[in-house]
Amino acid sequence: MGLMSRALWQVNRSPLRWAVKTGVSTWHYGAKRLRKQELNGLDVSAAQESTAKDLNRDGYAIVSELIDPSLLQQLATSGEAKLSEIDAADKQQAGYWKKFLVHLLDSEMNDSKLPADNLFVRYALQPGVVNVVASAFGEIPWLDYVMLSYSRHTGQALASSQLWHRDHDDVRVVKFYTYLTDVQEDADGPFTFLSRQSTDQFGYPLLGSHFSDDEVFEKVLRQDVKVMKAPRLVSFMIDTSRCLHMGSRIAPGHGRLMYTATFIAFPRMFPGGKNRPFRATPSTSELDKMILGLG
Ligand SMILES: O=C(O)CCC(=O)C(=O)O
Ligand SMILES: [Fe+2]
Repeated sequence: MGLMSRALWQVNRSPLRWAVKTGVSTWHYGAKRLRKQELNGLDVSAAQESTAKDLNRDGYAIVSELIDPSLLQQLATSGEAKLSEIDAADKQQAGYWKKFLVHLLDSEMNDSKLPADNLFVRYALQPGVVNVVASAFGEIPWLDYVMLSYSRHTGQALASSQLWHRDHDDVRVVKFYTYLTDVQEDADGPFTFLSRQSTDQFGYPLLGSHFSDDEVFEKVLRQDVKVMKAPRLVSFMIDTSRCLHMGSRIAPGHGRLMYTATFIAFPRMFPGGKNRPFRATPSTSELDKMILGLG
């Protein structure tokens, strides 16, 4: 990590983060205003609006009912096919630090970019998803990246996102997840989290960003933990910047395939915001370009 990004990373974890965000936002004032204005152009349904309210209040929402059935079916089919690429992808990612996670979208990319009409991008851009995140943010969200990941057992000590943490990608982060394999037992490594309210009880310890179960349960009741045990094709959204969470604690012989779309509120705080992992096609709409950061 460079000096600049390290400094930002630390600022983003302190109460200073709002001050810094305001500074960066002033820089992008026009673009930010446009993103707020464009919210009015969305045709947000009552159900989407009320899901956004739940998400803002509690930090999470189940969104399965808002998902386009045809896109979901396509995702399920493509996801299934990707399971056969795990070994090849694993070899490519031999040096990757999260040994328990294999990324499965590299083969879809061209020059490290996914075309906007790629299924895994379209799935994140569907109105049922975008309208909820936009209503929650009060502006057109920025899709930071999409990910298809296979989590597996390693036998190693719990590390990184297997421990309790908040995401610090940015000040406001909402992640949209769809399980592509059944995650109905603890052995399947369910996504596990605390509501916004329970997370607030934990507060912001001065030291550390990742915490053990013991550290968390010193301050939060164990019964407050929410474990996303659900069959495949269930979708949910989590405000991962405001809710402590962890997952992928996979038992031997188990695995978990999950789709993730990460949305943040513009502007992207960290360097590298210009290096988008997406590419527009001739038919990409202005709205989608705005969401993909391809303005
Ligand atoms: O693997 C998991 O369930 C946790 C993932 C996580 O921390 C994240 O998506 O931010
Ligand atoms: Fe996380």
